Amino acid sequence: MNPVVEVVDNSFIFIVAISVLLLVGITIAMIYFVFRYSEKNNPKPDQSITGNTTLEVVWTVIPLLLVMAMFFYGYIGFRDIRNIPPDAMVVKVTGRMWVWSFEYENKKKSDTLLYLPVGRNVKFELSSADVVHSFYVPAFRVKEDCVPNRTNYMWFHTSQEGTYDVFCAEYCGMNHSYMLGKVIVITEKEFLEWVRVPDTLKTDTLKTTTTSVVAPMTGEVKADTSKTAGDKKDTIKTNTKDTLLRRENK
Ligand SMILES: [Cu+2]
Repeated sequence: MNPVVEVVDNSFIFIVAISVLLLVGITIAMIYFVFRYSEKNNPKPDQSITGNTTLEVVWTVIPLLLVMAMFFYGYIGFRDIRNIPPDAMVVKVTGRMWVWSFEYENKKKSDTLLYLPVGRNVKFELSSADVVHSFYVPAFRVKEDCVPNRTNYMWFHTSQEGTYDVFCAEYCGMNHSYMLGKVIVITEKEFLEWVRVPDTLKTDTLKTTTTSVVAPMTGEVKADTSKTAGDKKDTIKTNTKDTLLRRENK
């Protein structure tokens, strides 16, 4: 399993479990007190209790320990998320209104669809061409801001082949909600075949060109060299949303 996914999920379950225990415990105590100390059952109030040092220490120390444990779990996860494994391959991610662009180590580029080989650590160098975006891949439990004139980073391990959603998690203008993408994890061999095909994609602000090489939902990779970016007939220009819908419907 992906180590970051594991540690994020564990800390989430840990915090939810503590919250549920406290909710149930406090609710039960509250209901019990309502009946046990009701005015009806105790017409004369007992004013003999003025304080209890042991009780005060206990209700201070236990929450302190719980909060420290939550912090510790969170810190372990944070450390894993920020420490990039030295063998990670690098992909540059650029957010722009309203499409995700990716650039691989050999300068190959793609829009919207991020192809990755299975079983690899991948470092993402994140930036933005215009406003602040946030690169969010829920399946890998990672999210990081893309800020103009600055390079942020994050990483994950592609433990399993498949197709995973990409969102923009920072409101960035009118088509923010359509700023979607896909991470497509394929075998190393398929990836190498795909990545070495010369880049024929042309990117502009709003349009995504989908001429080349992709059969994303099947995970199948075809090197389609018959098409070029200038070939009008074969070039499907559309916005990101339509591209994704069309792919989904296949
Ligand atoms: Cu955005």
